[in-house]
Amino acid sequence: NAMLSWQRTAFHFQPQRNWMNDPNGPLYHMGWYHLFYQYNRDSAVWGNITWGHAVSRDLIHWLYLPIALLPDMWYDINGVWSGSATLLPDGKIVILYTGDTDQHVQVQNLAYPANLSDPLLLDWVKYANNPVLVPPPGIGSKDFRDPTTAWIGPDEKWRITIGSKVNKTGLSLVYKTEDFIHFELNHHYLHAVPETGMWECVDFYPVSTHGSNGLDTSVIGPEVKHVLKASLDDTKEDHYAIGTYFAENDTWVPDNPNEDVGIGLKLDYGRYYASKTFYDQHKMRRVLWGWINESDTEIADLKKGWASLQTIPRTVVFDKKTRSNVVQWPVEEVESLRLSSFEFEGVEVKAGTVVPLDIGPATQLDIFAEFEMELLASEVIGKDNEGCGGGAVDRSALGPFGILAIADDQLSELTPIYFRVSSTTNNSTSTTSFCVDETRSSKAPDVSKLVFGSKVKVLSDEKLSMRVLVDHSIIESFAQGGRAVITSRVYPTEAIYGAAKLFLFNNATDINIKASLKIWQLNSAFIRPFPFDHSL
Ligand code: DQQ
Repeated sequence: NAMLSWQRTAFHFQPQRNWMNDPNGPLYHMGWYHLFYQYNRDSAVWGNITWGHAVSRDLIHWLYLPIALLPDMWYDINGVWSGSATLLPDGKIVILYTGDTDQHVQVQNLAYPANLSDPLLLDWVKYANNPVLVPPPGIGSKDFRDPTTAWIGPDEKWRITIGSKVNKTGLSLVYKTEDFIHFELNHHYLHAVPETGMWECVDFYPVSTHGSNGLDTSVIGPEVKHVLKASLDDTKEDHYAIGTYFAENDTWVPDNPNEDVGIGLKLDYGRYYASKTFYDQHKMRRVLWGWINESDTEIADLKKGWASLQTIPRTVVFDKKTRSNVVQWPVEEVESLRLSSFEFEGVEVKAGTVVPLDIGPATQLDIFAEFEMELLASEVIGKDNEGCGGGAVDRSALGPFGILAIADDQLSELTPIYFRVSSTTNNSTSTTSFCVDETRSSKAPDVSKLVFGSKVKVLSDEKLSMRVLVDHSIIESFAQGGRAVITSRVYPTEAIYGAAKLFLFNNATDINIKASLKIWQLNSAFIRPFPFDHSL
């Protein structure tokens, strides 16, 4: 349907057709990045889940490969659900995934490549005696899924963790194994948080508190902290916390109990779920994938014949400045898509005005913007704690201001990405919120349009800054070098192709803004079938 093709993106990964959800088992092998994903071959809605498979040399351009794992055994006949890959020291690769059995019980299964010398890892073998794990006593048969990548302990045994819940307490179980066939359940949970509900797609990995490289999953030591992430089934949000891992009993304790998993930080404050990292041994970095779900109706998805995308892969590191969060940043390979660039220095945006940025087409962009505030009175006090307000129309003394992306000339459709500073004087501290307002992003009916955002730390030596990747119907926004991230899924009807423009706006009442920007047009990525495969 040509009418709907503009909603497809140019450099975000998505299958050619039908439904996709969680990223699964990402890994790097013999020069290729592999991405697997929850995939329904038959329809643009969830169901009949398989592991779709694609490979890339650079995490940007992709080749679709044949399905890697099909639901064809009693132990996964109702779905080959999420799981992770582990690279073993002898070069072998194992995958553990959740199978939904013929009885609708969630079990863990083992699979491995048929031929390790095949860089494309086309063929996968399921272990003959699957499942390797069934729900243990006290754990519901529908609350036991999404095994992590394994890490190795001081006793040379591997550990994995699997999300679950008991009553409303979200938790993660730890198992030890030497062969990925026989497993022993720990007495302790890795961690548990009351009232957070089922933990899906748990991710657990070390980050370096001093270095700038990513760490392989088994690394422990004095300059290492551990990130624990859970995807909360109740709210469909990816929450994480930073803490300390105790290898002696496989437990993890958050640095700040008030910002524990599920009650503190989110990886992304927008439309984002079921994320997963892997250690990229080729570039010594930890790379994060996340699923961008649709916010239109299932009927619309069936009509357009496909649903959902993956984010641009992001590196994730410990924030050495705040020491209390991670920072995420698009992998450097995205810069290979850059075409012509535009620079704007100190553009003044007066209180209550909009300034167009003349850059030509504005559907595929990489935008860097820095903002300075000029107070219009000697003392200006913003209201406290108003966060994102009711959206970008909600004016206050010190915000909102920022950019309008995917906007038409009449401003009949627009998506503001903005800062809002809640109070400032010479002697008081201020709180800054970083937000995206989807409420005017589309004239289409039956599209959910929300205001997303969070507080973001701005250190005294920092300017307010954002980076924004625009890709037709996706806007990925990073504040303060990636300290806060918001992914938006928008469905413009007017602001499409050449009609999509970019503007600066300042809807604050008591400040003028000076904005400096560097903007690149981005090329499209090649995302297409591998030549021999005609089944897709
Ligand atoms: N999606 C998978 C599950 C996982 C959920 C099923 C998260 O394994 O818990 O498609 O989106």
